[in-house]
Amino acid sequence: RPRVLSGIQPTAGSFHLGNYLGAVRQWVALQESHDAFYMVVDLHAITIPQDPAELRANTRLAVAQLLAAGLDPERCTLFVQSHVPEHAQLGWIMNCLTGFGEASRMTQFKDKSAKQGADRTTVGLFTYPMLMVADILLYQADQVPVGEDQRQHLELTRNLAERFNGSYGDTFTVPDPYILKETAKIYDLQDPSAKMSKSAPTPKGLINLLDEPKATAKKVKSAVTDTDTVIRFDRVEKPGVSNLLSIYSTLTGTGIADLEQKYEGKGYGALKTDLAEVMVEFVTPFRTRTQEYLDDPETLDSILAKGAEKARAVAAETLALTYDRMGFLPAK
Ligand code: AQP
Repeated sequence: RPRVLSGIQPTAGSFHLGNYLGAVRQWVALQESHDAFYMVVDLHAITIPQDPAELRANTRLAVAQLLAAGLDPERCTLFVQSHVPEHAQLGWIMNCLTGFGEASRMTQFKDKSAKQGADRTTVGLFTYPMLMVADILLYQADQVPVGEDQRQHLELTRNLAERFNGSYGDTFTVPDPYILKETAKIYDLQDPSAKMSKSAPTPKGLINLLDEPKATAKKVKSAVTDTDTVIRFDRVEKPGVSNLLSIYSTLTGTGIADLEQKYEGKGYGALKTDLAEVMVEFVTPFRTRTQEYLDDPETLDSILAKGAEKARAVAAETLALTYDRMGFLPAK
C-alpha cells in the first residue's frame, strides 16, 4: 500500500469548510487504500503565539474533529506532532539543507509576515516549510493530500529530498502532492477571490464546522454571487456561484453538470437555500460526534498514545538512517 502523510494545525478551534473539503475529506477516503499517517501539528501552531491552555484544548478538539470526520484509528495512524520528537530533529537538518534565498521565496511566509510585520514575525514562521518537509520525509510518504495553498511547500519537499539523496545516497522517498482539482481551493463566501481562511479580515465568509448550524445556514444564504442570474460553473466570470457549486457537488456527490441542469431557470435563492440545508445536514451530526469524543478524554488519549507509538517506530528508523548518512557519530 502506498503511504500518505498529512497534518492540520490546532490553532483556530473549529476546522473550516476549506480544511475539510481541501484536506480532511481526502484523508478519510485515503485510509481505505493507503497506509495513512495523520497528525495534529502543534509544533507548527506555535509559529504564532499561543495561549498554553488554549493550545492544549484546541489540540484535543482537533483530534475529536478528525475522528468525527471519519478517521478510524484502526485504519490509520493518528497522532500529535510533538509526541514524536523526530520531527523537530529532522526539521533542523532540513533547515541546514535549505538556502536562505530559497526559503525566502515561500509565498505563504511572504504573505503572513507582510500582514504581521517584521517584529512580530517569528523565525519559526520562516522555518515552518522545512519542518513540514521533515514531517513528510520522516514517514517516506508517497503522497501528501493537501489544499492548493500547500503546493509550493510540497515542491520544496521534493527538492530537498532529491538534494539529500543526491548528496548522501538514496534515503528519502520523493513525495507527490495529492490535490483534488474540485476542492483544491475553497473560497471565502463573501470574497470569492480569496481562499477561505481562518485569518480572513471578517468571519462572514468563513464556514466553521462547529458554529451553530443556523448561523452557517445564514452565511450560505448571504454568500456573494454576481448580478447575472444563471447558475453555471465558470471560475472566471462567476467565482461566487462556482464556489457554491463545488461545495454543493462535493458534499452531495452530485456532478456539477447535474447541478447546473437541476437549477436551470431557477434563481440563486433556490441554490443557496438548498445548499444551506445540505450544510446543516452535514454540520449537525459532525458537531454532535465531535462533542462525544471530547466528552471521553481517556479514549482520545489512548488513541493518541497508540498513534504516537506507531509513528515513532517509523520516524526513528528514518532519522537514524539520516544521521548515519550525514556522518553523525553514533551514540553508544
Ligand atoms: N480554503 C481552502 N481550500 C482548500 N484547502 C484548504 N486548506 C486550508 N484552507 C483551504 C487546507 O487545509 C489543510 C490544513 O491546513 P492548516 O492546518 O495549514 O490550516 P491553515 O492553513 O491554518 O488554515 P487557514 O485557514 O488557511 O489558515 P491561515 O489563514 O493561517 O493560512 C491544508 O492541507 C490546507 O491546504
